[in-house]
Amino acid sequence: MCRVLAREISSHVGKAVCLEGFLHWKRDLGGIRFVLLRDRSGVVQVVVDRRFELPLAESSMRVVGRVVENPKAPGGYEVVAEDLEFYAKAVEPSPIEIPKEEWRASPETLLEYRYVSLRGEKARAPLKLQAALVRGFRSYLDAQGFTEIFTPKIVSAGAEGGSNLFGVDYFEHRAYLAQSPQLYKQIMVGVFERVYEVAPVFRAEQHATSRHLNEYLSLDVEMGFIRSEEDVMALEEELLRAMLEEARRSAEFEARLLEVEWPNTQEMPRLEHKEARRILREELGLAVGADLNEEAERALGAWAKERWGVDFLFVTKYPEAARPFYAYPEGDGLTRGFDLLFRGLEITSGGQRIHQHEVLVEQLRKKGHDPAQFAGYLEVFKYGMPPHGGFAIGAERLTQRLAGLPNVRYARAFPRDRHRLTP
Ligand code: AMO
Repeated sequence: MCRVLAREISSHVGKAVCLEGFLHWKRDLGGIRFVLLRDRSGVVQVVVDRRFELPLAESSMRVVGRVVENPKAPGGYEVVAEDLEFYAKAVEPSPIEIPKEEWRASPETLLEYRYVSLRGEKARAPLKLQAALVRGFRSYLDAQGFTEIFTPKIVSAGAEGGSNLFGVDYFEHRAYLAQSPQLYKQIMVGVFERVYEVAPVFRAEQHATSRHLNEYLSLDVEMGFIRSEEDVMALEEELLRAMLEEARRSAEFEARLLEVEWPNTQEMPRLEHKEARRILREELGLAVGADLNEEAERALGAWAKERWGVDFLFVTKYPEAARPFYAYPEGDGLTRGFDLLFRGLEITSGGQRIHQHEVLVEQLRKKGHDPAQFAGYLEVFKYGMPPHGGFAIGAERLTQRLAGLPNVRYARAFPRDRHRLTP
């Protein structure tokens, strides 16, 4: 195994190095031939003489050679090959010429050939950024005494109401793919008090938009013994700071490639839903319903940026009509539920939950659900659940906004959308 990475060669000038990666690009200038080798860290130029035959791009390879300075080479250094080996030669030309097309081909082409288009440095960068965000998520919560949980993804009832569920044949029963670990993470608060989960969830959304996936990564948190939803929002603020800090530290190269503008994490103001609606109506001239639509969210995000210079905005005290049955009622038809907008895109829903059995049954009925359908869930509330609350961050949406991606699908390696089940 070779140990030097493309990004590190400047510290090996005059020395022999061994690099492994993929044949990114080749150029034949008559006398001299150049190869670009791409590895997990970046791209390096290799000078190759006529002894070696060059296969098609994307072949996997190994080069041994000496590092020299060359101001004309990308990054200012190159490797003069002494030995070249190809582990597997590409047998067909790649459907996407990565150096030229990784960002310019049509979205459908990029997604159709995702298994090669993702090899592009810029195409894979959002995934690296996301991995760093998730690492920050885990390490911050671990340090705060949270336990990572793993809840079932094949379930017998929907957590968020019955509308957007994918059905599954489960032997002689009807089952569903989990829309959210909501019910289970609440149950686990009774076990560990503080829990989190990093797992895919499934939503049978019919519409194809730039911010909806049918399978996405949900970063779920749930915490017991809270006073109100304010404790939950305060936790999310600190958590986001830690996640962004980790991304800034460990995905610095990718962030630069994507021209990430690091958001203002100093302040994340709260705006009550009622006031948000008033602003939308009276100051921004938009008609709004109980739930804020995409246009309303975008407008509010821009308003908060202009008015307060902030990138994150909590919209609090959502009306019952726009929240699921488990949201803690506050009176006046309001709940202790909130959303968090990041640059005008909803990246989180959360809030305090109902912890009293009788209130939960009442809310289920009020929402038109049959409490019998939720028997397994309700059972645990007979046994002293503490006041609790939590939230879920859509990992792809957070990545999308941070990286400035036009579509959430670029923030998932193999997106599932209304029309795509492969690759
Ligand atoms: P909600 O349904 O609002 O809340 O989802 C939480 C967050 O998940 C993301 N999200 C999506 N991302 C991509 N594609 C989708 N189709 C999609 N749907 C949702 C968003 C959203 O803010 N159980 C509650 C959370 C809680 O209260 O703890 C829930 O799932 O970023």
